[in-house]
Amino acid sequence: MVISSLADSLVRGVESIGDSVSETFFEPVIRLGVTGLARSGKTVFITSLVANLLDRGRMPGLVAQQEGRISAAYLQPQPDDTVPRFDYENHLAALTGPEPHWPDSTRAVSELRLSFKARPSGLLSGLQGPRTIHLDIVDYPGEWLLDLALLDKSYEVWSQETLKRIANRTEATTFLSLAQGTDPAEKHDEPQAQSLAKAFASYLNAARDAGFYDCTPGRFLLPGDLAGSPVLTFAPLPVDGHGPRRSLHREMERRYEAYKSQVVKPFFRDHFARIDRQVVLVDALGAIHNGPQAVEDMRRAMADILAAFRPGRNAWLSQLLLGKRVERILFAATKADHLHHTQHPRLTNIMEALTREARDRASFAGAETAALSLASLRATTEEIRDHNGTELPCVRGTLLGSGKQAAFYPGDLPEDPSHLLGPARNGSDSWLGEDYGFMAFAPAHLTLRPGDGPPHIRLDRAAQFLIGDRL
Ligand SMILES: Nc1nc2c(ncn2[C@@H]2O[C@H](COP(=O)(O)OP(=O)(O)OP(=O)(O)O)[C@@H](O)[C@H]2O)c(=O)[nH]1
Ligand SMILES: [Mg+2]
Repeated sequence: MVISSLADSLVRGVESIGDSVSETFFEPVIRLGVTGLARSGKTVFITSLVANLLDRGRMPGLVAQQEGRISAAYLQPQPDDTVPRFDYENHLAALTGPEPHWPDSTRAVSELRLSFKARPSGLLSGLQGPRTIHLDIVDYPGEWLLDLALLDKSYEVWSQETLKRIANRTEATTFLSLAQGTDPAEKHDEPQAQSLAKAFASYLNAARDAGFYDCTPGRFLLPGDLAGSPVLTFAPLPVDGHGPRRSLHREMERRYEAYKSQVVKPFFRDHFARIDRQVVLVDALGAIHNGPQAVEDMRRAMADILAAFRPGRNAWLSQLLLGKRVERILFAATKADHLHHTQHPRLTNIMEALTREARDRASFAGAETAALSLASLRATTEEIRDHNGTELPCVRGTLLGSGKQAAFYPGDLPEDPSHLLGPARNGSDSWLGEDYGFMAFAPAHLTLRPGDGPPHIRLDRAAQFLIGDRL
């Protein structure tokens, strides 16, 4: 334990020296982390952001672009040889091809490097030629940040907490009866361990599909090449104290610890610790549509995710970061094209309120934060429709599935976000008075002018906040 933490910080130290030397003397690198829970819009965000940074006709809010200082932007081979490349070309083809469709679900870490040639601003602009600035975009699932909480927990505590939390969930019935019928003190038997782990993984998948956000350990949902390996073959059991040698309890405990040291820690060390700027994407509209329970769940998950950005609470992470901080964090409500623009400020307020508690509890010492609502790829147009004499601000688009055109009024978001967050916190079953509809639109057919990226809402403002000061 001691040795591995020491080794971690040593590597980090050498790396940060390397980074700062190259930053000062050569070409600055900005590492932008893009995260969010499943289906929050990460893949579409990165694809559209990159397309709009390559063709900047729709990016007036990016100051360097407005001032004409960016002379070129181009994709380059990424610096990390072992991380999958973000599949930009295929995702863009899906969104903007002759039959536009949303890209497939990804749920693993990936990376892409975009480089700019830009003239510096201000006094230096006349003295220096264009500089090269690299933007490394790292896409990773928000669920992996939730695993940070496991580092502080023993197998015993984690088991007890998990079993208690899921006790009343219908999705967990099969797993729970299996776990309750198991004597953890019995001799370890591999088929038994496997069936427990399998049942637990099916529970986690069902819970995620049912809209629960607390689905950890995160890697159970997307095992990738770890599928079937011992680090993913464990489950919470009704344990108390220490189990006898060679017992199921001991073996589960050992694997849980291996998951922490061989899955969770490497992610934080190799990816998270190197991020300079971060955007956290949130499908707030989706949660509102799903009702108060989903909103409350999402608020809690956000607080847990944001805990990773206040490393003071976690000794291991603080040591790993050695005082290095994410400098800017943007909280963005995605899919804002489901709302008429008159409602966007309200969505932003809700976004702010959803993350406020987490932000207030401990400010992100030194990090600048902002909240915004955006659409990475605008799939709708706006129109006002008359409904029994009242004017309803609607959006119109192509329905996913039927392919028909439809105008849609999603409901009136409250001016005061506490009208949503209050009932959510108090455990209400439904919203009072208002129903919030949600309609799935397909991406629109596009004919782009040369120099223009795909249509979006406020993606340029997001880019300005995240990287504008470094261009
Ligand atoms: N209308 C609209 N829908 C969007 C937008 N961005 C994302 N969506 C919808 O949200 C879904 C999920 O978007 P993704 O970008 O795949 O989300 P993700 O976070 O990468 O999802 P996972 O890879 O499954 O974790 C898409 O399939 C679309 O239906 C947007 O800007 N406008
Ligand atoms: Mg994705």
